[in-house]
Amino acid sequence: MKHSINPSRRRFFAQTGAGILAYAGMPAWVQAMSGMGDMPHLPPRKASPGFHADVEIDLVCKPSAVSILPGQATQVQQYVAKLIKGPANTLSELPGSYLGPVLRFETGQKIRINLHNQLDEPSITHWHGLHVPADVDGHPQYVIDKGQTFVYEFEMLNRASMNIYHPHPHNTTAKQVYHGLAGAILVNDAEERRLELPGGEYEVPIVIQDRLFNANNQLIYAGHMRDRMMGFYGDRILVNGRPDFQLEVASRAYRFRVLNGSTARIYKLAWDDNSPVTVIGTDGGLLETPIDKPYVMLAPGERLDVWADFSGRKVGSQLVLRSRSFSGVLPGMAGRMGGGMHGSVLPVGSDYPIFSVKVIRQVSDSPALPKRLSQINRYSLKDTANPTKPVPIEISEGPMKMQLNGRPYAFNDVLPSERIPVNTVQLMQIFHGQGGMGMGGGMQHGEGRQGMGMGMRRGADDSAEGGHKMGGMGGGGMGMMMARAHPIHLHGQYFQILSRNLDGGQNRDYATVKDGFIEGGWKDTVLVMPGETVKIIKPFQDFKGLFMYHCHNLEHEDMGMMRDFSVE
Ligand SMILES: [Cu+2]
Repeated sequence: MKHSINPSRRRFFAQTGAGILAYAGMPAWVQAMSGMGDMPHLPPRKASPGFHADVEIDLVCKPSAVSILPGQATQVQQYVAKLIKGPANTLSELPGSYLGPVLRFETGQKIRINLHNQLDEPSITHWHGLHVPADVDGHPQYVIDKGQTFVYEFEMLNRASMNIYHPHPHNTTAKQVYHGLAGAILVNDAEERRLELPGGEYEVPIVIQDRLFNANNQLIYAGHMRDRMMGFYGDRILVNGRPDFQLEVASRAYRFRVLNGSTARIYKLAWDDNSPVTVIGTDGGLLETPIDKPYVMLAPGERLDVWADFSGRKVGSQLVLRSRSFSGVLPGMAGRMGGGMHGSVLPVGSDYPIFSVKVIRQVSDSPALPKRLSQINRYSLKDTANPTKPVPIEISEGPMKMQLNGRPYAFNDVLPSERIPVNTVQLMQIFHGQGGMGMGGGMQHGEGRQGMGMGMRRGADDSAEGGHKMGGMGGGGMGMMMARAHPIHLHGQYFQILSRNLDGGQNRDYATVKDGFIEGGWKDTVLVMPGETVKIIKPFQDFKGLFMYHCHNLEHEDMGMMRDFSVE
């Protein structure tokens, strides 16, 4: 896309501080021509004298070097933080990690965060999962340049939950996250505290990422179009920024706060001894009751609260959390190769270890898993302002096209369906558009050998499932070749999943993932499989302004698979 607003014009926006108004007043064709890249460049937000912070943090993003693999240190981008005011446990470092410190907040706290940009490029930080006003949500229109400071001020309105902070500059989110800019936010509240869940050393953040290194231990991040279409995949799994992560534990219950911090990779998490994964929470905090799953799907941006009980296990015993094999999230051939141009040895959907747990200490006491965890008021259609007319979120994908509602991201390009009245609860429907051909699944193993780009039919027994027909092609034509899974993230308040429906019913790919979804809790990111339609119910309370929704495959996001809701 062409940048058509000339530099002097951009400076004018910046200097006058009238950016939004000036931009909004421009003729529509000028805005359209400015395409994906141009936004008003606003002066950075400053502290407001009336805001009395309970907690204040200086947060710096900057180039850094960290030792990750044996030998040479790796150049990264990193968040470092300093506590100015507030409880001492607000910040905790992950030892030896490029990841930012874990930020721990309490519901009701008033928080000020001073973001200092020391990168050689613009950036802005978004608080993924937090319910905050639009001007402190990290919308890309607020990017700051090197040397500038942006002051966030907000009250913590979230319930107890795990959230994420990461950059959100337009077109470079994936690259900055990939190079290290991300961290976990833990929120605590009274409802959670009553449960006396494992805390301190028994509550462990588990941030899962994949990275690709060159022979000199430097991160490779490719800008090839194909990498961006598929998402970029590394061949090394890092947990909390460390390779071959091993956790030494006592023989008792732990609470693992799991976050998929990868830019694109989707995991199917399971214990290697086939014991169930006990899930006590999702993106938006605790479930009502614990749930045992054979495995759990975890897409970029999603979180899991896992109860892991090692009591009864002998000293010296080991358990490995693996990503188990699955299919259908990427076009057949790409799925088996992995996304990278560098011949990934760790294909998406293959079976590989994430981290291992080793019992090193016998203890006699362990907390019991609570039967009841929290109270969640379930929304139903009658709670929504639009029970018969869901707000559409249409995924369209194809060669050179990663869009939502038929359009790539453009600032101030809000469709009528994207205008949401404040203080309403909305039914929303996420689905694959015709252009995307989200048909009932990908290809069977072996078919891909015949080459990309050829229309291929699935077996005759499957053809009834296919549903849509591509013009001139068989039911499993180009569209099916292109079908991908997309983790769709909505800024602002958490939502609830109302239903998932698969076009054409079950298929062999879907069968490999279907038992890994958790639907009873609060979410802010939902994995939408090829051919799937997901209905959600989401509140839009308290704050007006622009709130993004986008694919959390961050390469997809940077290609334009992002839009704004204007809450008004
Ligand atoms: Cu996507």
